[in-house]
Amino acid sequence: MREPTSLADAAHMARAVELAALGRGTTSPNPVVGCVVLDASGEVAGEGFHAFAGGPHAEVVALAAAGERARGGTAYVTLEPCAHTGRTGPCAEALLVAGVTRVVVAVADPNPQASGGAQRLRARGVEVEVGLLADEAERVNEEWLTFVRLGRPFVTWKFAATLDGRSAAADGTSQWITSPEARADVHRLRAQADAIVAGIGTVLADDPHLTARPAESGGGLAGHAVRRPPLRVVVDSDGRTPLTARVLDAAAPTLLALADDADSPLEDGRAEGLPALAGVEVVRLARMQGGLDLHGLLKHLASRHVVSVFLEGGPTLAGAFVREGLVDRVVGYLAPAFLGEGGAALGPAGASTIADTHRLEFQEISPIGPDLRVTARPVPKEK
Ligand code: AOF
Ligand code: ZN
Repeated sequence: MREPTSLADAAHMARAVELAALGRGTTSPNPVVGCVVLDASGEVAGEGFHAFAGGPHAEVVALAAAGERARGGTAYVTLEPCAHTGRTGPCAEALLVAGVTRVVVAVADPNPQASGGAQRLRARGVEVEVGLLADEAERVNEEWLTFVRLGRPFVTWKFAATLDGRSAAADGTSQWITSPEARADVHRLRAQADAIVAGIGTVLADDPHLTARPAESGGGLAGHAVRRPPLRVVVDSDGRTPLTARVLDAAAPTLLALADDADSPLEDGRAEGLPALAGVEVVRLARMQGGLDLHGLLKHLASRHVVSVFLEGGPTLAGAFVREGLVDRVVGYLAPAFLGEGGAALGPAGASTIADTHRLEFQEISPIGPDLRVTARPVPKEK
């Protein structure tokens, strides 16, 4: 008889989601996955999460911890167990070999290469349920799920502003609107992203480094595969990035996104004799109304296994991303301050009449030092 989903089931899946979150920021380009294995009597026998790409899958870690106790037991997995042999063997098979008789899955695997695990388990007599705490499991793995389903990275747009929504003073100065605590928080988020994207306006105005401070990166996974530093991307339609810009130094690789007809500082001889530019690459994109083809940029980044993008300034580029519907999450740092004049955090975004307002939903509001961090996500527009 099929057991009804119980409170205990929900609690074990909630724990699996919590375990999955431990892999955040270090598994790219793979998903975050958590797994809890119970023995036949319903006691927790093993837990696991996926820690880095190429490493053992969550199910395998949890099964190893459970050992013989998994026989006749239940496994809770946040993502459907894989049916393929990739960098590691199929988890559906590992669950069968371990003798697990019931598998509870939160989210079906949208990756065509790996999916089919639920079917394979059912075919061998294992009871499989899909959908428990699907919303929570979607949320924890939203970057990877977006990457697989849409074929583009998940984009987080970050801004810092005064309470009246200004990110620069009237004279153009814009640094240090928010507190050191907020800036440290930004470094933590940067370190979790695969790419950090900025527009040429920001590069010319602030000369940002666009790196995650080394002490903040790595996700505490000492001894495991070292996480590559986030790729720095400058959207620079006309090739105006100065060769002395800090973003071109050797601290991390950099990609300049130029229009297909722009002069490239790397290709027109200006860069000769500048060895630091060895890590700088150029991608050519079509010009679109008011900028470059951002869909093309994200597609290119996806082809480089960039699963998550951290978009930082400036207002023009952020406005273009919003207009194109390419912002999946917004993280705003609000300082308790007014400027009353100066540049807005967001530039023109295709909403010149109130009916076109880009509506968001607040997801989280946390104090960070003296500032507020507001996380929101777009609400799909009604047509
Ligand atoms: C993971 N970790 O815990 C689970 C995954 O690159 P591979 O060969 O390790 O396979 C990755 C695919 O396996 C991934 O895209 C997803 O569809 C599936 N499940 N992957 O990295 C895990 N359970
Ligand atoms: Zn697997």
